[in-house]
Formats: sequence, C-alpha cells, structure tokens
Amino acid sequence: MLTIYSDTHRLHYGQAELMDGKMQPCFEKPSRADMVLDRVKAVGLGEVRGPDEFGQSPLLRVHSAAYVEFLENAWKEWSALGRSHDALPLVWPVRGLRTDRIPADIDGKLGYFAMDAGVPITAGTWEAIRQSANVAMTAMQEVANGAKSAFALCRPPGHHAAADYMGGYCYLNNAAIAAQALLDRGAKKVAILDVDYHHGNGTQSIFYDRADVMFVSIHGDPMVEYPHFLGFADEYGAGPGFGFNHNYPLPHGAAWPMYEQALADGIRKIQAYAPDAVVVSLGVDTFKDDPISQFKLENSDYLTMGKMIAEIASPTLFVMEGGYAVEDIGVNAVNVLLGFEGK
Ligand code: SP5
Ligand code: ZN
Repeated sequence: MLTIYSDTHRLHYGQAELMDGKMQPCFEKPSRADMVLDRVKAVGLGEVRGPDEFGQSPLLRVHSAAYVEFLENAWKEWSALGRSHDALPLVWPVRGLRTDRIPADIDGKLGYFAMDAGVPITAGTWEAIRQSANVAMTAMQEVANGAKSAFALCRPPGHHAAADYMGGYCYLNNAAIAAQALLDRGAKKVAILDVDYHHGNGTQSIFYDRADVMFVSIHGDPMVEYPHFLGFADEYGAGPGFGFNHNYPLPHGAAWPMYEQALADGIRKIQAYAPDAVVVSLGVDTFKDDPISQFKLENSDYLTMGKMIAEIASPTLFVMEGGYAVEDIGVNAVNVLLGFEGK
C-alpha cells in the first residue's frame, strides 16, 4: 500500500493544552507521525511519497471561506499583538450569545471558530494543516485513479473540525476533504468509517444532511467522553441524509468483543449502502494504553480490524487521526493496514 507523508507536520507543535484543569504538554505531537512512518518502513508496507499541492479549492468544498481565511491569518493577527506563545481561545458563543457576527479581534475570532481549547495555533500551524490536507488529497487521488487502497499519514488529524470550527487537535477535516474530492471526481457514494476513539463530530456535521456520504462512527459514549455534545446513537442524519448516519457509542472499558460487534454492524450498514469508495478515519486511541482514552484494544485487534474493513471490498483510503500511546501508535495503525492487505 502506498503511504503519503510530509515532514511539514513538524511545523505544528503546540506547547500545551488544558487537560484535567492543568496546562499539560500537548498529546498531539510530532513524534506520533514519526512512529507511524518508522513502522510503515519497518514492515515494508510499500512506497512512501510526498504530497502534491492542491491549493485551497478542495478545502473550500467542506469548510467556509471565513474559517479558512481565519486559519490562514490567525497566527499573523495573534503575533501582531506581541504575543509569541501559542494562540488559544478563551471565550465561546454558547446558548443565547450571538453568532451572527464574526468578531474583529483575534481573541474573539479564536472563540468563534473553536469548539474547545485543544487547538493551539503556532507560527507553523497553517503550513502544517495545509500540508496534512494535501497528504489526504494525494492519497485520495491514488484511490480515485484505481488503487485498491492508500494511506494518508496525516498530522495534524482532522475529524473534530467542522465546516467552520476547529477542536480536539483538528483544524482542517482531512477525511471530509478527501471524501468530497472523491465525489467531485465521479464517485456517487462514499462511506466514512471513523474508528477513532472520539466521535468524529466534525465529519458527521459536514455530511449530516446528505445521502451521498454515509458516516459510521464507533467511539466512547459522549455522555462520559469528549466531545460530549455529539455522537449519540439517535443521530441518524437529517432531511435527505436521514438514515445515512450511524453512531455506535460504547462504554468506558470496552474491549475487542464489544468493539467487534459494533464494527461488524457498522460494516454491514456500509455494505448495504454499496459505496464507490470508503474513507477510514484511522484513529488508534482505542488502544488499552492510550493516555487519554478508555477502551481496551490490544495490538493484535488492529489486524482483525483491518481484515474486517477489507471485507467491505471497496477502494479504501485510510486517513490518520488520533492515537496518543506513542510507543504503540505505529504498530497499531500499521496493523490495520496489514490486516486489510491480508497479512
Ligand atoms: C483527533 C483526536 O483524537 N482528538 C482528541 C481530542 C481529545 N481532547 C480532549 C480529551 C479529554 C480527555 N479527558 C481524559 C482525562 C484523562 N486524564
Ligand atoms: Zn481521538
């Protein structure tokens, strides 16, 4: 399987995130991608290539122009105030506050365009997130051109980012951008299977009212897990999209037997949909030793996961999302790819 990867991810390295009431070193850090790349090479998964440049038009197919412009200029506006540390939001427009005007100053904009405080913006963030989307687009192109599969080794991840907000370490929704691009290149139906531990709220919301993208997600129950405000089992889609959204919230402590049932059911939904292509939001924060998550998957479970995904028998684009047990992220992510290839 071809892997697309760019070193540019290194330009995004937040210093700290708010967790458990403390500013802590970011869990989403460059060594994550390094470990995955090392493992891709160690097992000889296949060729590793850099991304092509796709510009802003594929981003604007799923994100608002105002949001993309905000991302591009946020660091400039922040640093112009003499601030040299990471930009972080501080105030959010919750119930009853106004969202019909975008604030003019950067503190207001950060709150307007963010769902949480897990999205530091640094000097190199825009370049890194742009390249992460290019990585997804390049791997997408491979699948659009007839490859059975491809791996987009994206960093930063994307599935919490919606049309006009960032959150949960995510800025541009790489999987959504790629799914939309597959449709724009002639696919009629695309299924997104999100196996990251956290619900892919951004992806779900982007495609919620559409029938041309089915979204299936298995994740920690939002009653007790981030992102808390989306990802429940009764979210089936809206309007023409009704019946094309399927969530499988699982309790803390869920191990492979429970996970496998949800995955098998989700895969049946995708098979019945008969998509032209599948995009897998590949988070491996379901691992038992993940520092911020509460599922109990083992290294070998990821091989089985890949095998099960292969049974969908559609061209498949894997897009890297979360996974914070850095020592195991490479083994787990690449196990899914090896399992998919029947190895
Ligand atoms: C892409 C991705 O995986 N994003 C995850 C973002 C999670 N952000 C907040 C997690 C809060 C978890 N609280 C766990 C308490 C551990 N002490
Ligand atoms: Zn996650």
